Amino acid sequence: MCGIFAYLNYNVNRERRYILQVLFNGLRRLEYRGYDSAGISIDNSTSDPITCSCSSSSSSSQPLLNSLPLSPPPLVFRQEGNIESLVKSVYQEVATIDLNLEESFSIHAGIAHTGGPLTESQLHGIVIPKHQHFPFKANAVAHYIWISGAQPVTFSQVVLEVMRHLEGAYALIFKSRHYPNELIACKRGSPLLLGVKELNEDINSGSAFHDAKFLSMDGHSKELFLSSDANAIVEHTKRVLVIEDGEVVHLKDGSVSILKFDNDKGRHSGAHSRPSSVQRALSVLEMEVEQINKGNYEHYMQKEIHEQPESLTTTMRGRLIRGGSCKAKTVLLGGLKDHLKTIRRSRRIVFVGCGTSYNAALAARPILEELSGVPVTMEIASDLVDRQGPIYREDTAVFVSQSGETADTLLAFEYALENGALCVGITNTVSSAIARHTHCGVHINAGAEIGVASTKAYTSQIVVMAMLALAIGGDAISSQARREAIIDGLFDLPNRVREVLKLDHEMKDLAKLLMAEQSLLVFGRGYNYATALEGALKVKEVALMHSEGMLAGEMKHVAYSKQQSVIQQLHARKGRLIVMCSKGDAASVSPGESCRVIEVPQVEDCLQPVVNIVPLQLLAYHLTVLKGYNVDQPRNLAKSVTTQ
Ligand code: UD2
Repeated sequence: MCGIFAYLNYNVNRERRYILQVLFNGLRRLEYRGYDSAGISIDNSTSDPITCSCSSSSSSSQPLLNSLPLSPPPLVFRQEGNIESLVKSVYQEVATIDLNLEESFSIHAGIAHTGGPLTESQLHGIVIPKHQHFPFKANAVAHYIWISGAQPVTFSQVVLEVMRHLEGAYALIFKSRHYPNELIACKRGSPLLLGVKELNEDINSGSAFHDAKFLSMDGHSKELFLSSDANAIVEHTKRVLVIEDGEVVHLKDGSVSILKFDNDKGRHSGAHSRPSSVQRALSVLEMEVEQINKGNYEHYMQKEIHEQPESLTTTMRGRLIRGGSCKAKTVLLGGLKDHLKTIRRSRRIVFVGCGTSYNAALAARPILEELSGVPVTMEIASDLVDRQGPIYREDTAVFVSQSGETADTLLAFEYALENGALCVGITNTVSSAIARHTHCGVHINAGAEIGVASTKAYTSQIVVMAMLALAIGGDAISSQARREAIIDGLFDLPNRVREVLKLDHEMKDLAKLLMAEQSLLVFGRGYNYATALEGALKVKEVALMHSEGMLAGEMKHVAYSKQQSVIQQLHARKGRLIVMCSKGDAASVSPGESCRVIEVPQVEDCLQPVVNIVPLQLLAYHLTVLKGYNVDQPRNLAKSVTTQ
């Protein structure tokens, strides 16, 4: 539930005011990851006398590394509340201590974090005694370390030593007064990226980029960014290095070096094992700055609901083939084509996900079963791991995660991998842990999703899984007509979603009616059982209203008449009903005048969940805004849960 960011300028003059702005903007991009507290650290004035005292917040009275030069203690600002509270308090404090915002640094390293409520260790830093076993859980936080002892050691040695004792998932950035203008980053389980921006050269735009150049101490002006999230980096540079588990990335004198223990991610290596240096290539972020701006919308959630016609189009781009007159309509999923045979032969397909991703898999399950003939089971990631449920070599396990970094899903993935299953990923994030480590998979290509409540990723996930069903179904003659109808339906889907988005005003009116209600029950069956669960989840997550999704009966191919009888029964029991039905069905399903009817376009049954969720997303959005809650930063909820 945290985000971290760091900015290092090398051989380029930057005023303290500018450095602060870069750090604050970085935090704003990460705010969706946690917003109960935030903090930054920058350097104090270089003209200050050098002292040996620890920051006043440290409880350590141990001697410091006395053989190393000491720079003045860095300035640390921490604040409960959101980023803007931090920004305000920093400028107030800066004025109080008369800090010169125009002071220029040709080299400077600043770090920042946003996350959950402040804990003791965040308030006081972590004090690391020498020769002591100190297992502690660390989330993605930016911390100081103080070390006692007299031996001069390099910054990376210190951090490697720290890592050997860390437990759980973490991503950390270190800054130390013992190692001025240096930064160290390391991670295990949680995501971390390094962004590299070369200045005064067309090296960023041209193709003549040589990794060796940035890895060496070449004296070239550059800016380096570390972040738990690509969102905070893309506005500065698209050249990134994805830091791997167990690696220690050291930024020093304009160079970047990577160290790693050879065995077991550096965790249990003996005191004498030596880390080796790693050479890695930069990759290019496939995302645009516009994707992380709100455009003309007031909130990210609103923007992302309304851009679904476009996000669905990009999800399907290049993957649906509508052949000529004699050619069949087919689906091509490049990431799976070499594995389809194995998947078809599997004994079972197991969908694994959490929250919205689980619901998307649930929506796609019937069509996958229908077209593949392979049994499909559903697993909530944490529950699979808790139960150590049976997973076999003959299974195909499909891991669905928007971020590709969901901690529980990753654990379930490791478990399935150990048990020999073919592991397939479905994720929105290229270079995420799921994307990199699964045997194969599909990127949903929905574009950056920033609203904490997932909307466009949900619909794109369903579409990818429907395409997965078509791809596995292959070219069986018996289901050819059905497959072609679904492919036609997919081509038409963005238009149908455009149509259903016109219900925006109607859903706002409905939200006004429901605002004072205590509870919203959402019923669905068949393909729309998932819609009921996901609609209720959205209302719970952002509007903070009790809501439950319920299966309106056991799954039937002919759901219509069964659903009608549920409606009649609820009506007879004086439930206040809102009926969502296909256009033209209103007269037959509505039990009376008092019942409100929302009509949605009818599409191929297995694609109906993509259309039907949209009014419920809009309802959750409007309910939240009308209640005066923050829709992009709902209380106690972070976008991707990267801790267990
Ligand atoms: C790839 C390119 C796309 C374009 C296209 C042209 C990438 C990321 N995509 O798209 O830009 O050039 O080819 O045909 O370069 N994968 C996993 N696990 C996951 C997700 C993906 O292993 O969770 C693998 C997948 O098996 C494949 C690769 O990542 O080897 C790219 O997957 P994709 O879905 O982006 O593939 P494709 O062919 O649609």
